Amino acid sequence: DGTFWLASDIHLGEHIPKTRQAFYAFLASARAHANALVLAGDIFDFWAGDDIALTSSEPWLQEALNQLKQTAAQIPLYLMHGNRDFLIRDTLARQVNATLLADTVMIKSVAGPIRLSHGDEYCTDDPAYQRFRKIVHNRFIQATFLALPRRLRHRIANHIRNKSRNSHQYKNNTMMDVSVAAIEQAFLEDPQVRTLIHGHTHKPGHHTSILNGTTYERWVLPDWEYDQAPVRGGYIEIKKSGVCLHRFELPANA
Ligand code: OKV
Ligand code: MN
Repeated sequence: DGTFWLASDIHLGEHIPKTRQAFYAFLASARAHANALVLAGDIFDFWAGDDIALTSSEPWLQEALNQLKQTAAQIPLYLMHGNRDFLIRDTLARQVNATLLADTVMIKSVAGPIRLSHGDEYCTDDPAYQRFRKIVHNRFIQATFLALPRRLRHRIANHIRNKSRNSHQYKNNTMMDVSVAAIEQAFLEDPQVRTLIHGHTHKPGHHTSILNGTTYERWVLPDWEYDQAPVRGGYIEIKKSGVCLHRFELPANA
């Protein structure tokens, strides 16, 4: 019946076992209730190349890939890049029988046309991030990085992760959200599209705006992050009757 589910920002990694379990339960539920699943970026918290992941002996990572594969065996699975796992390639997608999407896609859904992207490109109030993004999205720089020995890629990634953690304390709430101007520009780019969905900001919600007399809707996907607080997660469901945001909270990661 064209119902499909969307999730993003799961940030899968070694140290969040309860988030992983919650996500696997979600995948099972998607297999049972949805006709397709779209994972709109930052499924993984860290990605330094498909080759590293596919030959990794880390049990949690092998299980994560198996879970995706199991899902794709039952319903079409689509993957989109996030600001962290942007180095995922078709090699990985093929390995789990998923389809890798472009960074922005127009979906002809049963609820009407939807524009979907991870969302980091709309965070234009954070110029330092946009400079970083421009560098690491450069095809030549990516090819150079991917050609480096694995150990060196790990060291560079860890260095960037540490630096990013420190820079976060200088960023305010506005910088960590999308810019209104970037969103309006996205809406006006394609007059067919009145609904925009993205993740990334960890500010799940539903926003309505009126531009030149037309009503536009922006839905923000929940993140699956945790701090000391409960594990949280959620997804967006698209069905004939419209868009629906589902959220949940579970006990914290051990
Ligand atoms: C991804 C982010 C860590 C934000 C580096 C070229 C460079 C790729 C890379 C290294 C980092 C992905 C691949 C990671 C995103 C962070 C911390 C903050 C805000 C290069 C190509 F630098 F050598 F040119 N990277 N990793 N961050 O650890 O997954 O998005 S990552
Ligand atoms: Mn993100």
